[in-house]
Amino acid sequence: MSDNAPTVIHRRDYMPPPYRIETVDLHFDLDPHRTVVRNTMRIVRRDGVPADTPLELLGEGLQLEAVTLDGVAAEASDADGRLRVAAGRASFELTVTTHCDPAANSSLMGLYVSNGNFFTQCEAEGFRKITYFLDRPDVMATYTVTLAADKEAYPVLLSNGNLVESGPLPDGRHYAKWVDPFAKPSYLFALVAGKLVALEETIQIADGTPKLLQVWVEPQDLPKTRHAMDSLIASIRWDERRYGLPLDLDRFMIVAVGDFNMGAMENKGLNIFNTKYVLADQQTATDTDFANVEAVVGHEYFHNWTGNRVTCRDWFQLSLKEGLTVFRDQEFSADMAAGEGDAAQAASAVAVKRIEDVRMLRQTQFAEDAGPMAHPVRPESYAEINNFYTVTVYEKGAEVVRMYQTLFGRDGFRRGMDLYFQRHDGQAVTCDDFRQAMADANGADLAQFERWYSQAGTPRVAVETAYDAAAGRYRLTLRQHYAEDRRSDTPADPLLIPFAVGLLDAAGRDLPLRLNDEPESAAATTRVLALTGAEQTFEFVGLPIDGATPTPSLLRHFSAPVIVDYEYDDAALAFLLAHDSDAFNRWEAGQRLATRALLEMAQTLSAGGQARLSETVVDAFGKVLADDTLAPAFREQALTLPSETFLAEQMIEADPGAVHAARTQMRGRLAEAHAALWQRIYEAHRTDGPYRPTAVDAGRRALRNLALGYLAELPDAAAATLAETQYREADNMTDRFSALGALARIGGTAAQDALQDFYRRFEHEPLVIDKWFALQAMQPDGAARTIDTVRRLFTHPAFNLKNPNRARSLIFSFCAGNPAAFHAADASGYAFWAEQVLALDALNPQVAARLARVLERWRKYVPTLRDGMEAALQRVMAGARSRDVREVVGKALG
Ligand code: 0A1
Ligand code: ZN
Repeated sequence: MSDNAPTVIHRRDYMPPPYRIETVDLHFDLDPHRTVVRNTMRIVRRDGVPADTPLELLGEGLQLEAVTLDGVAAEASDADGRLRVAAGRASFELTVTTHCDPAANSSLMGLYVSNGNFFTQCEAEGFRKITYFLDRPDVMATYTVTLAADKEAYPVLLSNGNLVESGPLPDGRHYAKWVDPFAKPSYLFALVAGKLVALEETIQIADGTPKLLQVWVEPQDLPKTRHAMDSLIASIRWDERRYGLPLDLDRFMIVAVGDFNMGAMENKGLNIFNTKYVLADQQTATDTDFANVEAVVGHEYFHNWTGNRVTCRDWFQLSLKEGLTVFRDQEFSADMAAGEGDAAQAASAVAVKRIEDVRMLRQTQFAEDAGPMAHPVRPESYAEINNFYTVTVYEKGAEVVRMYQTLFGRDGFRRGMDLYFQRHDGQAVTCDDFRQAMADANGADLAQFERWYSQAGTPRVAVETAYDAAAGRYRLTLRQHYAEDRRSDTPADPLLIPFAVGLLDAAGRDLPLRLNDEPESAAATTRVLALTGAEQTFEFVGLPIDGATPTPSLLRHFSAPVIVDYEYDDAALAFLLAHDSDAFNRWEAGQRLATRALLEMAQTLSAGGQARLSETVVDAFGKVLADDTLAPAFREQALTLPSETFLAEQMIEADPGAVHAARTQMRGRLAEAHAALWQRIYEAHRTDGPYRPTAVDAGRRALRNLALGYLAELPDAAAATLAETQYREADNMTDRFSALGALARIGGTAAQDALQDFYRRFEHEPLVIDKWFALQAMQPDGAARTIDTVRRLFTHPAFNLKNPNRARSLIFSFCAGNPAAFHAADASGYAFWAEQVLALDALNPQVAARLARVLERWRKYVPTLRDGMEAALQRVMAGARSRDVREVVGKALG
């Protein structure tokens, strides 16, 4: 491969296609080594396009057999992944016959074989690996698909839409014919063939029509499908209730596959899922796994309207479907968790979901936005679109959608959604179209809001406060800006930021808030201020005269994806942690307190000093620990310290070793200072009755296992005994795996025995063996260095680099999930990383590029680590062949 920079595609160059493809009739003769695809298309030249414009269809790795135009063999040239046909007519039927080799396809894009069965993955540009096509999302066609295959090896034959015909063929073969009545882009095409079985259920939707639901898996996995089915039914009900959006096909299928690059895929009527997000039972899946299945099933189902019925005009608009659908799945999960208890429990469950989402956004998206891959929610350019399935497009995109709801309320947001579907059902559209629907439905001007789509980087809002006790007035000055070292040349103009605030009085109660030009009736305890200028002052009036200075609660419920700069002192944070009525901000106060303490400790340790944890922090955490009025799930979040990755990102020069040492010291101190409380929490939070993966029970287990983790920090043998007993007696994976984690941290022979036992118990459960690899890869260096364990596990018979879940469980867990060990001073982690990126590059560029991104922030680290990282990046740049990896590493070094 040459060193030439890959071709960059720009958003501004968008042109509609010269031809439309209206119908597609696909015929597959499935064979693992030579699958023949006959593709008959009805094609129409668009109005105004000159008659001599050649038709150019895209293809990749295809062997061309024949081309016919209106039934007659046609002239076609096939070069550089393009099939050129001089059609010369305004409307015609083109048949292209090709063959490909699915068994040799390790990229898992296009048509491939996994464990003997056939699957496809077409988003974003995989359809061109199946047949020549105008493989772009603004070409929408209706599809008829006939699958023919050996009946014994492939008894089940599935594609999008409805099954219209099936039957035997000569030579032990059979066929099935599927018709999808909805026009769709090629990226939503799918087929599945093989030895699979289904859990089935027929439900009635609101209008009374019956719908057949199926979850297809390998036979041994059938007992693990109930939760996915329940999640699907719940998703269907939720979308009808919340948005009035019904299931539009007679049947809806989910299929699980063990080899998959991502989480899942929303192919029309035939969603294909990574097994990790379908299979779940008490013995093998944790509470988090159960929650993830529910969220991903919801996500893919919700795409049926936001993505499929209305799709993207081009891939720059990816967040149109992804940001919106992530927002929808977040709301769905929150409602599902809230549905279980009383009003207080519901509010707490909603806050916990928000906390989890924001934790992840800040740890990953804020870092992405500050690094060399920073891009706006709607990117301006890309070399490889697969590299733009990012946390910015997904999670920041979801925050942008959430802000519409924050600005207009749930009803206003619903009006915008209704108008969006009224205008655009069946179309391929842009982020601007969505924003316009929101604006028009709410009579609002959202011109400034466009900047959220076009500006990269995380905005910062600096806050200044002034209290005039004698007048009962409180002034809040907000200034927005981007960090000086923002690594993006997109504009940096002021954004419309919905900034939710509250004020607490000295007793911790919310004060009613009224702006100085408002009537008294307008007072509410949380106000969403619309910050539009670079600097703006808001004044609250009518506060008690001569009261104590109120404490501000800023950016409640994380009302915008920004960083708030405000000089809270430790006492104010401890006060908010104890009293804020906004549960999100209660958690936030604790995190700020812990973050500041941890960063000071890390700084001291980094400079070779001795660190001490402030007693204010120890006490504040002790109060949360002792507060039995708080929901267990919330308490668990409040007592979980910020991650090492997040902390390292907050340093001017990241020092993962110092961060790890500081965090370990703080955990130790909190364990020791509150040992009796941890013990009490552990005892008080057993879950009675049969295992249920509900948010309430999961919260109890989470808190109890957090307590076990803290107890395991103590230098006595009691925790080891607790953990061993819990490991042995657990009736579910959450408790068993947490106990294993605690034992592994304590180390010694008990840990070794438990790890061995765990492997033997679950040897035939691939998703559990993934956990087993991951747990070991994420251990801090101890008696053995983790890099040595990882290299040893790499040669384990159960390790398989070609399986993305397995590769992630060992390699990504070490490189991305174990910063202190990975960033060892001798660069041993970096050498391992470079080897693995290059090995994966030859097999599966998409997965390789994800791993490559681990080192993109190399300039952020302490100088002693930078050289090793740069050398490893250079090594990968010299050896990588894929556009995917070259784009990532090129930007990192650039
Ligand atoms: N649209 C899917 C994500 C997805 C993207 C690319 C894939 O290629 C391997 C697979 C899935 C979603 O948002 O769930
Ligand atoms: Zn999606």
